[in-house]
Amino acid sequence: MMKLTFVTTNDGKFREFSASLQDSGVELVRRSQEYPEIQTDTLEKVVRFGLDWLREKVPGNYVIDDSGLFIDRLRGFPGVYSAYVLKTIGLDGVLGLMKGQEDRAAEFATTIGLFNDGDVHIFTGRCRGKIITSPEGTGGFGYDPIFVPDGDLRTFAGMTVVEKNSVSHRGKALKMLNDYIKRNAVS
Ligand code: ITT
Repeated sequence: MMKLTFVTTNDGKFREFSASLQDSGVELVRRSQEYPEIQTDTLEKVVRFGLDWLREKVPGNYVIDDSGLFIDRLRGFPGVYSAYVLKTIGLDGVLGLMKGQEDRAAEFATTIGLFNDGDVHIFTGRCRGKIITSPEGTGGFGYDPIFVPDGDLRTFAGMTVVEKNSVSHRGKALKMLNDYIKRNAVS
């Protein structure tokens, strides 16, 4: 089976990638390594820099995932700073910033970068939804307990991995990666 290395320190991301790529014919191998995340305005720039930095360090072909939660009323914050914000002020801090706000619309986005035999490919998925007022659900990871995708009543933390993948930002980006793998040999 063809091997693809997923460079991530995040267990939740790896679970969702594994579920989505299960029948793709690719064996996903995890490498828990950090890479520099440059301070910039888009996920794509972060991913392009990360892919390039990892080039000499990771053998074979590999993927990385940079994601963020963009809250409309906060003009896209925490966005590219989502990991830092979760570590510092946490879910309670974000809910505090949203206290009393009527407009609770937000968007999750994932950009997946694939390095395949010297070529770089970028896949981006988005999911719109709402920030609720207090955490709900025990599954998922990160911001999942406070985000309800449009068209559902449950938070991502109230869904199984398969259910979340069927509607989420990452699930959509993974579908594009799956389609690419189907059309091209990744080894
Ligand atoms: P890597 O090693 O893959 O970089 P990370 O956790 O640092 O892992 P990011 O830089 O993409 O990943 O951080 C984005 C932050 O948003 C981080 O705190 C995640 O936990 C959170 N996050 C990413 N995807 C999410 C999702 O689908 N649901 C909830 N939270 C998510």
